Amino acid sequence: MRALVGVALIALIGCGKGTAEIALGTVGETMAYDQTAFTVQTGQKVHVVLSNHATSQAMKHNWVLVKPGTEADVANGGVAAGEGSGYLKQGDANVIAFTPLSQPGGQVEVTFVAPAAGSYPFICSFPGHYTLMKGTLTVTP
Ligand SMILES: [Cu+2]
Repeated sequence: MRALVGVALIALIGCGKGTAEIALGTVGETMAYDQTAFTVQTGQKVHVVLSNHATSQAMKHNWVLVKPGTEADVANGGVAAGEGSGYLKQGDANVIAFTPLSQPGGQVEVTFVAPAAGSYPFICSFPGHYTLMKGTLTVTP
């Protein structure tokens, strides 16, 4: 009986976290996300939806969560990989989660489990965008 109560409690705690819904967009024809800071809990399921509000073909965008300090490496690897690879090096160990590349007017999404507590940068890896198009995902314990 005690074991059953324990299982029920764990299930409840698991439900309490729920899925973190992150909906962000891009700002017109600029290299900018309309929101740049989000907070989720470690182990929480995170659903990110990126809406690309641009119309210019130079304004394709994605959302790439990376290990701290690896923004330039990931972006440069993406440029080398090219558009066919969504401007991401395949199997890049510095990438935690990423959406496909969104066409202007499009919407892309990704679901992942939040990593260990910490502060993680997210960037757009389209060539030339990452220095301006970025934000921070804070993961709490
Ligand atoms: Cu971009």
